[in-house]
Amino acid sequence: MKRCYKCGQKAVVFLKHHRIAFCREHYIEWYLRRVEQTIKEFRMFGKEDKLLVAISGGKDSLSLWDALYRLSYSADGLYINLGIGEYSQKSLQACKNFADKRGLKLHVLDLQKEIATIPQIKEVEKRPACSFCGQLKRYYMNRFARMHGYTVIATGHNLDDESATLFSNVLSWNIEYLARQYPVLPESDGLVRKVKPLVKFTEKENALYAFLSGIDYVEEECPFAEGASSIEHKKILSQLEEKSPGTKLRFYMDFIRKFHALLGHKEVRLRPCSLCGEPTVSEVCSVCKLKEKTNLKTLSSLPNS
Ligand code: Q46
Ligand code: ZN
Ligand code: ZN
Repeated sequence: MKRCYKCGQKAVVFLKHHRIAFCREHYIEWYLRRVEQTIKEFRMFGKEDKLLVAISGGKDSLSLWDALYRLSYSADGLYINLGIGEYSQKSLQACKNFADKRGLKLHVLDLQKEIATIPQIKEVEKRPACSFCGQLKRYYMNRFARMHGYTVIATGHNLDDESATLFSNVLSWNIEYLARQYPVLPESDGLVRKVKPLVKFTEKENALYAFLSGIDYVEEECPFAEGASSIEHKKILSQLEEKSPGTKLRFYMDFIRKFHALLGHKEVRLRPCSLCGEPTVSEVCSVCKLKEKTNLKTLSSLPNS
């Protein structure tokens, strides 16, 4: 039987790659301290910042919100209702329950009111749903945060997400994306600062934190997630991790600490979209283009059109 490294009680968690075992209480303590260290290491934000946490109802984002709350940061949540049937309904309910239980402020933005639901857009857009869904979430998250005076947007991206993205960007030597892959993206030209305080935690570690902290999260995956190439990359990295624990953390953190700075910083000039005013690289932003496409489809399906 493994014993907690801190108190010697029966351990409930063994972290292979850190070679460390914890009881419930000391795992939570270890997790919170590591979140705080990550925030400080990358100078993500301070107690004076007003944070907006992107909440999906899953283990990562709710663990993040819970940790920030316990660490006494000022953090409200934003749930973007994507309108993906039962999955979105369950997720919204989980977020509401979470916020109510802790007396936290949750904002809900309805994508249907802004443009259309993800399944509706999928009917007019050939790209994989995750490609435009990611774009829409970034756009509305940033717009909402800026309009409501939030200084930082925090997302629950974990080590599995980040190492899989890194793997994919290395496979295609996408230098532009590699240069942007960092736990903090500073504010600029209408863009609010973005931070990822959970980059050093695996999905499993976040699930453990959620479970041991009594967080009711939605386990169901979004139906569009299936088939995404990131899932294949995650599988490959998990096989490597199984054989050599610590591979994901080493791969990602060595990139951040040893390689990222060598890529240099290429300034991307942003300008306001001529239709909505949000920052973009082209005349009209991608969300306005998508809106136009969706509107055309709606008009063409009206009787006598
Ligand atoms: S919600 Fe949207 Fe994800 Fe669903 S469509 Fe893809 S990006 S998988 S996090
Ligand atoms: Zn203990
Ligand atoms: Zn626009």
